[in-house]
Amino acid sequence: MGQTRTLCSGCDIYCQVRLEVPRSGRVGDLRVHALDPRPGNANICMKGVHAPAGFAHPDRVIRPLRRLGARGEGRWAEVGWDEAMDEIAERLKTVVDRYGPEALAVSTSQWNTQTDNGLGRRFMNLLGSPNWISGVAICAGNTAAVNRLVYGWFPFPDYRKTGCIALFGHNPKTHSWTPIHNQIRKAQARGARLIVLDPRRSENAELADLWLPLRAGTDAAMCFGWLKVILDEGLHDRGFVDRWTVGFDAFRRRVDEFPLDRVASITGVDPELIAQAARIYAASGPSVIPWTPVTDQQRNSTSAIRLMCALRALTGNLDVEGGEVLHGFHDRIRSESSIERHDALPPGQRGKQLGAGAHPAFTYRAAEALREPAAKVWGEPWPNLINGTCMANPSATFRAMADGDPYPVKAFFTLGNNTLMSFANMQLIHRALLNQDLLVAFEQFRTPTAQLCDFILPGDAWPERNALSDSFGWTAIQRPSQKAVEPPGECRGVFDFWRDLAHRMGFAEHFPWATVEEMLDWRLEPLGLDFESFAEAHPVHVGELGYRKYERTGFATPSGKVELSSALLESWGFDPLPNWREGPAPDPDYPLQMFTGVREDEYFQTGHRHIAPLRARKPEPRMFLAPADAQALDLAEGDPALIETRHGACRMAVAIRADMPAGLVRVPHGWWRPEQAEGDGSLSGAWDWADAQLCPDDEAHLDPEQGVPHFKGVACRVRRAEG
Ligand SMILES: Nc1nc2c(c(=O)[nH]1)N[C@H]1C(S)=C(S)[C@@H](COP(=O)(O)OP(=O)(O)OC[C@H]3O[C@@H](n4cnc5c(=O)[nH]c(N)nc54)[C@H](O)[C@@H]3O)O[C@H]1N2
Ligand SMILES: Nc1nc2c(c(=O)[nH]1)N[C@H]1C(S)=C(S)[C@@H](COP(=O)(O)OP(=O)(O)OC[C@H]3O[C@@H](n4cnc5c(=O)[nH]c(N)nc54)[C@H](O)[C@@H]3O)O[C@H]1N2
Ligand code: SF4
Ligand SMILES: [Mo]
Repeated sequence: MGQTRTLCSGCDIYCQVRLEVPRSGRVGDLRVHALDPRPGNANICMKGVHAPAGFAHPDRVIRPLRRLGARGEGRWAEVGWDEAMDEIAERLKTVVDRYGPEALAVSTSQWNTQTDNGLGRRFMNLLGSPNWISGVAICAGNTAAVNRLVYGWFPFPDYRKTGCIALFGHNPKTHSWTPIHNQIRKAQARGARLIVLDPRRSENAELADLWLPLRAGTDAAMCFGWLKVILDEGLHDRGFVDRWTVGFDAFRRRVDEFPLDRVASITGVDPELIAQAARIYAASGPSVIPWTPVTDQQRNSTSAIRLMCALRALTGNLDVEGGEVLHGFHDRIRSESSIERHDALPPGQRGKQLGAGAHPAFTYRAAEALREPAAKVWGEPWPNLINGTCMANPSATFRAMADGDPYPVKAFFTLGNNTLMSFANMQLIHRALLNQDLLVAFEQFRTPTAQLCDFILPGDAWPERNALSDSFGWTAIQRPSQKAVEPPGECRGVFDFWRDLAHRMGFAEHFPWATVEEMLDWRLEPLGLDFESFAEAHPVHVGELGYRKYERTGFATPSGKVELSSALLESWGFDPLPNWREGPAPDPDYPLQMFTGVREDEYFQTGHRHIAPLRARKPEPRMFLAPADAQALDLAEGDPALIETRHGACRMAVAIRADMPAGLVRVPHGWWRPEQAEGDGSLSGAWDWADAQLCPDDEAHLDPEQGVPHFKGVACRVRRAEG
């Protein structure tokens, strides 16, 4: 048996695993091992171990499929790759001729397709479409964009040297983001303090020095409380404030509007506990507040993220050892951002980006405003960190697709993204998909989204391709992923999709690489290595990091400083300071609150339900109810129940959980039944189970600056379901 070092892309944390390569050469016979198997070091979870069975599944799409009959009817014809690409290109040309290039929108998750290398954006920029959306709009990409508004980059925690970790909801555990879980446990073993803010007594709350059981959706108010204590008690770094921030006085006045009794009444947490946590965070440093998706998905998302940025900066934890480090790009490897060619998209087309007018924070409007400082500080005018800083707004894009407002979008590509189920307002997305002239999925399975498409193109899987990762532009840490087996059938990489389409659309000269390996060689050229030799020599290659680099360069913001108050946001008509916006008034007909989240150990997001040993562990979704709520509703463990918001409803069984606070319901994300044949209108159970149909995206449930939906505290009610 041979061996390779490969990045598992079963989830977006990319554990580097050792693949034992079978003589059969079949993906299903691969064995997946942790590189370092010692307990506490083993970066691998059950999804990684069972991945080969998933890729060998008989339902995997291994040849291009063209739709027969009506959308969603479930009848398909196999076609050749070239024939499919010819037809897709022809139909795309028709859409572009009729409606303009902005009538193409793309939704993708680059982390599971892996070989994009910036080519998707390059294609769209050359074609003239700004309408790229992604799950990163509600997971890390938007945080990256908001961090750039404050200090010009998205910092990365230095777990190895940190003295204190504050987790705002974020809950890495044995089978969820295993490497981060391992690092947190090691930091604790070294003596680092752990503060956890979570309405639920989570796995990390159990292990924390301090647990603050805040109300769902109140993280921004909590941050105000911490800042109030830190500033009142003089725990901040005054030298840094004087030299490196703008807007401190106004910011301080805003913080003064949040005395602890106000914060306590919003968050439901005892003021003494809030003060204690703030003091530990400020005084046990260097401290880190790791990125958390929980604040990416709230009504006050932009304010919460900016307040976390302010906490880092004011307490002297920015770009220091043990704190949170601004990596920049690897200095001798060509970045995906530099390949994307955002300069090639004419400003007039950038200006058409959907949703940028109302919600500019992660769109081209923000990226353009930060272009010069980014070029000066980071040597790259369009650092597209986590692919999340030049995005269209997803809800606005779905409206354009469904209703032609403000202009029609008529062609949609979904690449490694189960679009229908992976944003808010599934009802709108469903209408949007059905209203397209051309719908293409680049997938491994016939997901509910793919079921509605005109073409399903067969994607390769992570053991079947070579790739290079810098954590999506977040870090200067570069890791290779080596191919272990050939993809089955006609499965190909997303590199092939973009190259083949670009050649058909007249952009061949901008896509000169014949294979992804050729492209990887070119990216590594400045380092003096080709991909093969790089992969052999460097399981991990870290560019030069250094600390307090801003002392030489300033921050990559318009002022060159940390912008506690943002003239940019003000110029777009927003409050220049972080603020607190209350949600809708209590709704007597919907007396409970629900959130989506708490990741399933067995599955990544909407995937993996087809893998038998994993599914056997968790056959069906369960909503979590507090014991008191279950009792009041007369529901017992396992009872079928209906959960309704004003937007939609789902049916699933009840799990009564002592770790849940009364009044709060947890709905799991991303459930459907891959085993249920398509064509009966249920989209393989998505209409029963998918959380996205519960989540509204009206203005009352959107964060104003970014336009992201509120997933953490939506009014709901629960009752017994019949049958
Ligand atoms: N309603 C709602 N929406 C959410 C969330 C939520 O909690 N609720 N969570 C958000 C979060 S945190 C995130 S990160 C995003 C995640 O969004 P995504 O990363 O887009 O995840 P999925 O929606 O599960 O879609 C991934 C799809 O890619 C396919 N796939 C997997 N590997 C490969 C591959 O190698 N090649 C190809 N071609 N396809 C592959 C899988 O079959 C699956 O259908 O969703 C966000 N959206
Ligand atoms: N096994 C597995 N692992 C995964 C994934 C997966 O699908 N499966 N997905 C990966 C991805 S893409 C992501 S983004 C991460 C997400 O992983 P996490 O960041 O851990 O997010 P969740 O598991 O959704 O929820 C974490 C906690 O947030 C709490 N919470 C709910 N509402 C609030 C609130 O308003 N404020 C606060 N402070 N806490 C709240 C919940 O009680 C829960 O304990 O997991 C990654 N890891
Ligand atoms: S945590 Fe699991 S699924 Fe995610 S990369 Fe690691 S092994 Fe793969
Ligand atoms: Mo995520």
